[in-house]
Amino acid sequence: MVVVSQPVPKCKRSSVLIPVVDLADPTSKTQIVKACEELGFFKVVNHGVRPDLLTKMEEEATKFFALFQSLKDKAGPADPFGYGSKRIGLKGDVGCVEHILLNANNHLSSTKSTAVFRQIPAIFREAVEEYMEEMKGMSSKVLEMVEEALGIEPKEKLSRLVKVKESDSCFRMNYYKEKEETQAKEEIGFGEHTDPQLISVLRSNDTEGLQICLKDGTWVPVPPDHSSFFVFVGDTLQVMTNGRFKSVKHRVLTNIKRSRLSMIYFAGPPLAEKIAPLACLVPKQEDYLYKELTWSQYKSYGYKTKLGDYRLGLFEK
Ligand code: GA4
Repeated sequence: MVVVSQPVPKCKRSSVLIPVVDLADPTSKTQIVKACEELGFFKVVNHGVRPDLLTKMEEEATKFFALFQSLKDKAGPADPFGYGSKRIGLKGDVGCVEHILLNANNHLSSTKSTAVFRQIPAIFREAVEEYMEEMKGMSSKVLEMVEEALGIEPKEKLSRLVKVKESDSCFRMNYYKEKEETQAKEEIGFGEHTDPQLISVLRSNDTEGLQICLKDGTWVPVPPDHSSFFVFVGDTLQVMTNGRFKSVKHRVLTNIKRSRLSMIYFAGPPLAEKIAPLACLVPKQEDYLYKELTWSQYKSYGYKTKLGDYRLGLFEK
């Protein structure tokens, strides 16, 4: 099959100040809520993740993506887990990206994840395991701060979903290679979409490319910052907050001059978890904008959709 790259849609661009949240300051919780309501996106500083772990992850992932294609292919094709090149999901989406997708909990129960782990050296394997633990911790902390700020009951209603061993989180490493040709143009690396989970935590190298979409449809480039993390609100958190928090549409354009490497932890609930607006936030049932579905139902539906489709319609009453 010939994989054709997509043209970059022409969009208005503007710059906007990305909210910055100090994770070590408990009073930041009100800023988190404001950012989740207004943009569905914010930057995290003072996160406590060791810089040498970030450096190791970046070095080892760069080495992996530089391997011969035949070696990388031994960890693929992505089904959705494993190594993939250009193809995104199962419905024919493509982008100028190579990736590794791992199941973050019980990752070795997926054969493709095991194949990836066989292809990478122990030093990378250990770094990935440690990094996923850090990301689980950071996602639960962000959700705990949301719980406190919104007065969510019972305790740990949101954060428990990503802490328990059954949580269906995943971890993705995306590599957008620089272009060798001098005439190269910007292309779609990863097409526009919202993330289906509760929240996603992204860290990239110092290469630009990520853009978020504002409520008025304007695309805004996000200046890269390799010492910080970026948090996206996902569809599941939009449903649980009855639309108060917005899941943010985003995309990645390739950078001609420099390769971009990003790592994203998608914090998802257990497969059997029932997702619906939280009763403590919406006292009257008639005010619910969304009906109840299990995460498993929403996730399976997601795999039948194209990347850019509006999936939240399935939840709408
Ligand atoms: C988008 C967010 C994550 O990258 C992801 C993606 C998943 C995949 O690549 O397998 C999906 C996409 C994502 C949503 C719709 C479906 C599934 C590709 C696709 C077309 C891992 C996820 O969980 O949902």
